[in-house]
Amino acid sequence: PDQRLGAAAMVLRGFALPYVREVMPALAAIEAQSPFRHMVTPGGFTMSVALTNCGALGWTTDRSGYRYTSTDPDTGQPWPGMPAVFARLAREAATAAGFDAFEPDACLVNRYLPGSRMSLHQDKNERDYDAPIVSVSLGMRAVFLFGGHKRTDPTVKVPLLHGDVVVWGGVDRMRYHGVMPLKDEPHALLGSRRINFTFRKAG
Ligand code: MD3
Ligand code: FE
Repeated sequence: PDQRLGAAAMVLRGFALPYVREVMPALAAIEAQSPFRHMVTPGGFTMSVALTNCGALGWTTDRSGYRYTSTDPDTGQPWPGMPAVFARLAREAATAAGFDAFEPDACLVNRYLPGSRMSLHQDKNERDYDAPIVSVSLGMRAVFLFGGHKRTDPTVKVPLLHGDVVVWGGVDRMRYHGVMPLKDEPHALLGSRRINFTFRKAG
């Protein structure tokens, strides 16, 4: 069943399933234009998660910091456009969670392979903290860590399965969060991968 994680955060179980058939070819086109790559954090660590973006703005990191850019630093070209089915999925999920008229300008696409993880962090590079964030999980299951407003606050573990969508906003927007190292439990459609789309209003 759908699950409330906080006052303004909820899991919509299986919400993305009806969109998957249209989303996968759109993802293939994005990958062909702006391939997945491993970026380096300001601290000098190479991320175990590989990423790409679509939409007007894309999230990037290098030794000089985290930021949103309108072009892909690897290709020098604009990020691939946001496919209509992505925008529709994000808007309809936001509406289902009580956030009206969500129009994301950025979609970060994270690719996890077995062993990939994301350490606890806050998302604070966006201009508008009032807009929600919509996160779509496809492929292998992951254990999501949902913390508090301090890095040392206790975390709750939330399994995220193929098709699950999480919507975060309001008072839960700045919570620490992360993803435990993925186990290799191949998925019927995606194999040994997990894809996460994170829709944001960044500009
Ligand atoms: C909770 N990605 O890219 S998305 C990220 O599964 C990121 O790839 C994770 O965290 C992933 O920054 C989780 C879910 C998410 C996104 C933003 C949040 C959870 C959040 C902001 C506040 C609280
Ligand atoms: Fe995050």
